[in-house]
Amino acid sequence: MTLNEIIEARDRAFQEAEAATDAAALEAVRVRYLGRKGQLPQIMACLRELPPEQRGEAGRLANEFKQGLVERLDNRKPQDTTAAAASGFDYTLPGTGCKPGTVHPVSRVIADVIRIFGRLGFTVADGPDIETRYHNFEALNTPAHHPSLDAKDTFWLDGGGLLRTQTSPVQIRVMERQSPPVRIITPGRCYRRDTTDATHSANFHQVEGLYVDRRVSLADLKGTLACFMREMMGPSVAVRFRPHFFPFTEPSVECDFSCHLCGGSGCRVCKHSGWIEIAGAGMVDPRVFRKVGYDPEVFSGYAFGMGVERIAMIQYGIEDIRMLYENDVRFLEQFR
Ligand code: 2NM
Repeated sequence: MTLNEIIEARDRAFQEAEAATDAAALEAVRVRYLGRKGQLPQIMACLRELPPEQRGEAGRLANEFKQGLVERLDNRKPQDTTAAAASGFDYTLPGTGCKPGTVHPVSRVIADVIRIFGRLGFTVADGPDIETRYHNFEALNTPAHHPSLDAKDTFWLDGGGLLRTQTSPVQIRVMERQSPPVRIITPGRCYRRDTTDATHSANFHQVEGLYVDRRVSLADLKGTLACFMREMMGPSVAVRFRPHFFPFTEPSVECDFSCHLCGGSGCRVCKHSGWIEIAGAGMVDPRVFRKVGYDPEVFSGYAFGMGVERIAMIQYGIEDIRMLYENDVRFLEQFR
């Protein structure tokens, strides 16, 4: 290795760097001279073997070669003229990632209820959020003087329509167009002029169920609801029924399940009673059947209704219903 050979190699390398026409050619030049097995490392390795009086000059030449080539290759790099480059944004940074979303607890409860009742033979029916006075109240045997018709409880619309206060009008509509057997659940939004607090919202969700056939009994209702509760809340829950009143069912009941948190001994969630109220239900009133053209002497049926938010709050220990509507990601992402 002579000084002249180093100079020749340098000139050749500089020339090749100028002549390269694309990124691949530039890279080939870099590998040929600067790569681990390229010419420059070889030259560096030979320096030691030169006579001492030539070593200084050769070292200087080799360094000049290296720096000159790096500079030329850098200058030939394709220039990024995009707006991103002009803004100084470093588009080579790794992305921040994107977490998948989660199913909202209200949607999750509705899906669970549909799945459980689906296995019991129930199909899903839906209907309009804007209802008539007839479908929301009259057909459900709710008399005109009933407090739930009051303007302070129901959102009445111009023209006499209203925002449905329950999903039972959907069941009226199904019975109007279909004869028994009917076995449906009706999940959906409901609207009541309630003042919002930790357990009330003017817009909430219900799932109601309806089963009409010959010889349907209160025992069928109890068995079906008990089966549902065990699927929803766990196999060890007990279920009890208390007498109640609804205009559209006779007899009517309220349904409680044994508190899963304290096992019945009493806690804050069950208000120290050991029981949590979960649904209202009953045998469909003959007056309702006559409204939709069913003969109450031939057919009987049960119906039930429950609040979706209430179930979600009980299942997930949510203390304030408003958490379900704020869509705070820190809240929602806990339901993975
Ligand atoms: C409830 C409680 C009890 C109900 C009744 C009907 C219909 F249309 F068959 F008359 N649908 N839903 C019902 C009965 C709803 O919710 C607490």
